[in-house]
Amino acid sequence: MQKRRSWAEPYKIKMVEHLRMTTPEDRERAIAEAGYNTFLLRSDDVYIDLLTDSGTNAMSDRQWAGLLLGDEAYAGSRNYFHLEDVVRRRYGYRHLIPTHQGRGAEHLLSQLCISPGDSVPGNMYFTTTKHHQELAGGRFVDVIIDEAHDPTSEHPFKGNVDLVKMQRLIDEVGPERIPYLSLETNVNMAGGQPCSLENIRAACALCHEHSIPVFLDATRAVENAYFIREREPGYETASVADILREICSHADGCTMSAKKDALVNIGGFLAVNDDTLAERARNLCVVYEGLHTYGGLAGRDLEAMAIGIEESVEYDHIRARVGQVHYLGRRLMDAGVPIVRPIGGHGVFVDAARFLPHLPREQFPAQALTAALYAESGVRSMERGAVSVGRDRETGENVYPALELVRLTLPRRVYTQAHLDVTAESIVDLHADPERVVGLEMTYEPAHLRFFQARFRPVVGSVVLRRRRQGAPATEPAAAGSTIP
Ligand code: PM9
Repeated sequence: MQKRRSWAEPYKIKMVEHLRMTTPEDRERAIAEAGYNTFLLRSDDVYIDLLTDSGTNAMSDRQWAGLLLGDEAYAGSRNYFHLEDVVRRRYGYRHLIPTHQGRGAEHLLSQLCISPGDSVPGNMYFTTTKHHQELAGGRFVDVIIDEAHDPTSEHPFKGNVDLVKMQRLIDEVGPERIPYLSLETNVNMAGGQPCSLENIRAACALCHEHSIPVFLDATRAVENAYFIREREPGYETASVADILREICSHADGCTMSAKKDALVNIGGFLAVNDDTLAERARNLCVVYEGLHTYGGLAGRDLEAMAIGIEESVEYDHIRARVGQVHYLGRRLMDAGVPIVRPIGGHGVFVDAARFLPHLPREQFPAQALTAALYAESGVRSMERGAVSVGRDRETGENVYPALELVRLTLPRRVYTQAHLDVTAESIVDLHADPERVVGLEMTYEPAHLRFFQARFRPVVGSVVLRRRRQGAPATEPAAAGSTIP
């Protein structure tokens, strides 16, 4: 029998950024000052930062070299034309409107296409996407398959659109009140779960039959393409680049946060085929983002994005990127930690409701777990549950979604397997005695996207993580390079 060989990240480290170790007392103080919201921590107080994979990527030497080729002309920068060429080749859309990041593109698309009272179907909400749809007067309607809301379902394509739900919405409100289907690839809030090409094809065909356009959220479309290659019959030998082109070919355009797949620290775009829509988008771009050939970005940012897109579709890269996520996920699964199954593309999502069964949903278990994990080990994660969902627009009541999750998101090409081991061990330790974690109540709630800036306090006492019981082993994160017993 052939022995299974290990594989390693397909890059080596050329420059390092130092990490600061902190004491439990430092961390308890820092998280209290941050109102128990990991978004409000200073990054200097964080040891391993798994808050997000957005803009936290390590750029390659080729991308850094590209920065020096930045053409900082106000209009018609050569980097814009390079990016336009790459987007046409890799995503297949004719018109490129760069934006400062993903939500800039969402803003333009929502303002241009949505009228007050419209229904905007999507395969699960994303925070900024839904917010822009609502600011334009739309109502988000969830048309993802039911399995996506079940963290234990092993469905290989939990991002799929439920065609029956989509048809029902068309029958209910009429196609003229549906400005477009917002089709997210590798659905973030479901746990980084892909759509199958079969489903993308069918969902787009159904919409087009009724003259409803489809716009992809292509933020993690490359990760989606990788999963199609791994899981969908008939694509085993196709290149990730070809699968990406095919995904995009069924839709009318896309919004993109380049801070994820495209391996840069800032940037995004709207890309469409329709000439009139493109003209209107360029016109709105100059109001909110900057001239239509830079969209709020420097020429060097456009160049880094063009090079990053080319790197993002390389098989060795994407296999290692998703491979790291799966390594961390498997370590947690093997230790019995409840996580969203199957393991997703950009992060491991811990099921906080099952991790902390002693906390009622009103005490925001996922928020409490992010704060407690930081206090325990200096690992920063993100809440993706009731705080992120926000309130019901009509009743003003908190909404408690089926998924109450903590996301451990892996920046691309940043951390080593040892960092992932330290992270896994910290979580396994907490899971051994979950009642140490204290619930939270909200003390400050901002008007928009509350999860970014909300503040909390423990419902009892003054700490989010109680001390270990006498006799329980206390493990601190080990120094780099040492063997963890
Ligand atoms: N996603 C994330 O951490 C960054 C901020 S929101 C907590 O997951 C999708 C699918 C995203 C996304 C951002 C955006 C917005 C759109 N669609 O952050 O504006 O995951 O570039 O993109 C974040 P920007």
